[in-house]
Amino acid sequence: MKALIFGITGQDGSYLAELLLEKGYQVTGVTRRVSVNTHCRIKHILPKINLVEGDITDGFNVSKIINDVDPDEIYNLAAQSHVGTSFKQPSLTWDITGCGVLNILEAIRYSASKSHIRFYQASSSEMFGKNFSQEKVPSRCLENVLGTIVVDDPTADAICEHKKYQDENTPFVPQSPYAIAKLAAHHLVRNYRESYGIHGSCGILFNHESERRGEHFVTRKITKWIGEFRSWLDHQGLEPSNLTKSGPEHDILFASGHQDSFPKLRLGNLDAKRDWGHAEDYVNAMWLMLQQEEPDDYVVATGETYTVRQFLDAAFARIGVKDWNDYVVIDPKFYRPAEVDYLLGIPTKAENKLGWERQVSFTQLAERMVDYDVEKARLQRSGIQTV
Ligand code: NDP
Ligand code: GDR
Repeated sequence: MKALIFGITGQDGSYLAELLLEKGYQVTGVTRRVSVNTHCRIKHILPKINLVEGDITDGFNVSKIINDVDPDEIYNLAAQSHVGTSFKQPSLTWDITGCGVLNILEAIRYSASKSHIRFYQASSSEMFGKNFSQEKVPSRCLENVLGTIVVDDPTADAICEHKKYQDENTPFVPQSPYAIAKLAAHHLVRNYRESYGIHGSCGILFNHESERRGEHFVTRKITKWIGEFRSWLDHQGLEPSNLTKSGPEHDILFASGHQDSFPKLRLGNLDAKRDWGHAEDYVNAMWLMLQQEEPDDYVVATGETYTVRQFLDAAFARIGVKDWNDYVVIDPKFYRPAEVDYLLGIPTKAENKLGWERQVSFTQLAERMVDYDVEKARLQRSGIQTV
């Protein structure tokens, strides 16, 4: 079997390539010509994959690649994927994240291999925007942000609360240029499926992170900072308790008697809730979708939601810090013109039809990322370069 991956150099592309190699696929990845090397996430598998130069905004190039490779499965993971950046570069985001998908669909439509190609499109929970579905549940079995809590009160049966969630039936109300481009692409896949019989499936994936997550997404930004902070403390022979207490008006951390200081972690909205899983689990869902006889769309999520604050709790706890408030500065620069406040996906369809299940819990995710970044920072301080 031959697979073609657009976006192979990204977080998901690297995990998906590994998974497909394990399954015996011939893997070809499309990479852009850029002035710096972007192969760091795939360098360990470079001898086993083919790379071709391309860009999904160039329709002729996309068409030629698909004809040359003649793949059985095409995975489109390429995107300008940062929501915050999409407010600053909406036109570029539209061209890549929206129109790029049209280029792939058109290439498949006119390909001689159309009937045997299966196509995966990386749709996103951002397409739901501010919207959610809700159902009444008895308050004694309420879902709170930490999971299901049981209220030990027999009279509580009478009280009902609303559980908020998103699934395949929740209407989309996108809140950013990124989400609007993703939604256009999502509808294009459905339209090409119905109009031209293309075997195209969309995974409506909720946030998934990993040790390979881009450093500007909030989880990795946090764990990378923690890694560098821990390494700085070790280098100075300090523990967090040695640091001078400084209020939110101060930008730096310091210890009396030490000249060196360390910049605080600057973040935006800490109250947004996200449904966070591990990318390794999510690429498996992508592959499972393309093994189905009929193309379809699936929500892939954990069914749990946590605030950015709770991610900070879990991540700092890994280095023994209970109260991180002295280390974080709120910077309005990282607020978005429009925010998605609440995401909690229900993956029942993916679980029942694909047999998909996630393996990595929220706490394990945070711990794995922190452990990786602590070790990475330690090696870098010792002069050893890592990925
Ligand atoms: P990344 O940002 O890590 O990777 C994006 C990839 O797209 C990179 O390989 C990048 O290449 C490539 N790319 C960008 N622009 C172009 C272009 N014009 N032509 C060809 N390739 C291009 O994203 P993730 O791996 O996290 O996500 C994968 C996909 O899933 C994306 O489409 C994202 O929007 C979507 N998604 C992600 C979720 C998540 O939580 N991670 C959740 C839901 C959806 P380069 O290395 O050259 O920049
Ligand atoms: P998101 O991920 O926008 O959900 O998109 P991101 O990690 O960027 O933001 C999550 C939440 O954290 C808040 N936040 C910050 N975000 C960033 N990046 N930097 C900060 O300093 C910061 N402070 C607070 C954000 O406001 C937001 O509420 C990701 C991407 O992978 C998309 O491509 C994908 O489609 C969706 O997940 C599902």
